[in-house]
Amino acid sequence: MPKHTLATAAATALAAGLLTAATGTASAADRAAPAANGRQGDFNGNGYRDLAVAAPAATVDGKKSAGAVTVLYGSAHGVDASRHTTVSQNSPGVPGAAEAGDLFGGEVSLSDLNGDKKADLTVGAVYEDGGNGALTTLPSDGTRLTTTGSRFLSPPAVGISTAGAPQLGSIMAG
Ligand SMILES: [Ca+2]
Ligand SMILES: [Ca+2]
Ligand SMILES: [Ca+2]
Repeated sequence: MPKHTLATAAATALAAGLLTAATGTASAADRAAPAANGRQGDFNGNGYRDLAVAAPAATVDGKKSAGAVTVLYGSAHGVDASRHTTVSQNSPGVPGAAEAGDLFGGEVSLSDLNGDKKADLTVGAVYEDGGNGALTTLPSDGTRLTTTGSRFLSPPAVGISTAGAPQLGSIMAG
């Protein structure tokens, strides 16, 4: 068998393997196990984990790189793209204002901050106020994102100097 044929055969076999693997992954997603408890990224408390995805360079009301964040909801069939909630700093009730270069969504986290077994959304606006950065927390009311009880934290609010550009919210864990 010529070398190139061997290579083609190997590539075909590899592609078949990848396809099989991809199919297996999709099937697993379809059978997505409900979260063991509501705290592990389950925003609306229906037992399926949800996703927070960010577009920190999104233009918002003409402000370049102001940023936006979308919550996508999980279901028995994986992510339900027809249901989502998108917020920016210009969304009604969200603290602050969308400004060019904020990078709202430079980092995001879904974790239960108030112990009600519904995940809450925390968003870093990495270049808020010229690189100071800021954190915004938005709770879940059980079924959707709400601004009631939201918080806006700048570096001084958590004991961090604004000397230089601390970029609060650029990395999160939890
Ligand atoms: Ca959910
Ligand atoms: Ca801002
Ligand atoms: Ca919560």
